[in-house]
Amino acid sequence: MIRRLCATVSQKASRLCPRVSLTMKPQVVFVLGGPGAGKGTQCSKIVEHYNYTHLSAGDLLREEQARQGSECGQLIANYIKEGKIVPVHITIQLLWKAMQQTMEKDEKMFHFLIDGFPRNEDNLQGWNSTMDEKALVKFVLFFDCDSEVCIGRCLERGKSSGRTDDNRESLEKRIKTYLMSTRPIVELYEKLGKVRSVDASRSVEEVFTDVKAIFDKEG
Ligand code: UP5
Ligand code: MG
Repeated sequence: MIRRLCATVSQKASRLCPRVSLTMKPQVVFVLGGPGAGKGTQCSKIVEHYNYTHLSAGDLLREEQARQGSECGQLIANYIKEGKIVPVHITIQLLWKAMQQTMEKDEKMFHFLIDGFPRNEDNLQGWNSTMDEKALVKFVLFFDCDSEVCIGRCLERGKSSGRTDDNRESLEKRIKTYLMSTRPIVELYEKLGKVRSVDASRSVEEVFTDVKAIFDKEG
């Protein structure tokens, strides 16, 4: 059922967003870390200093959830509230569409920060089978942050964010999913020598100093 619904979304999206012949192969940095580790905050700063486009998988899913007429909206809402990971074909569809739109507007914008993806084995397999030939993964930027610090930041943000998952119950599920499903993906990339790790428990500026050093070297 889910697959059928999302195949329809996929067909519609590809009609809206026809394949373009891309001059440059998109270059991707995956940005991973626990909920509240500062992925979004640091991505915004990277975009200010380097020629990257920030695509948050979570933001794209929240937009799709809120889009009138979305066949996947309710499914996405349920997954997010429960801290579960949305089936990969939905997420990749949204990411690829956003990448293509960015490059259609400006062909020089082929560097992407993909924030909060891949989060589990299903995500990784989905990426490898559909995107491996379309995009190059340069490295994984990993924000290493203690779970309690992460929870504290999200609870603080939850006072005004309006996010349905910034509450203690959802956060405990998000952290569990992160530890069980996402950390192993980081470890897998570590074995390939592709992880650039930053201690994310410090202040925004201190974290960004380390991030800058990484992008100055290989961004
Ligand atoms: N803050 C940030 N840095 C700070 C610092 N150094 N010191 C002090 N405070 C700091 O930051 C969080 C809060 O902390 C903010 O208030 C910030 O000011 C402060 P933020 O930069 O937003 O952290 P981030 O890591 O982006 O946290 P976020 O909550 O967005 O991470 P999640 O990974 O949990 O959320 P995401 O939006 O990526 O995903 C949400 C859900 O979508 C998932 O749980 C899942 O259900 C679903 N999802 C999928 O299913 N698949 C995907 O591929 C992606 C998402
Ligand atoms: Mg975020």
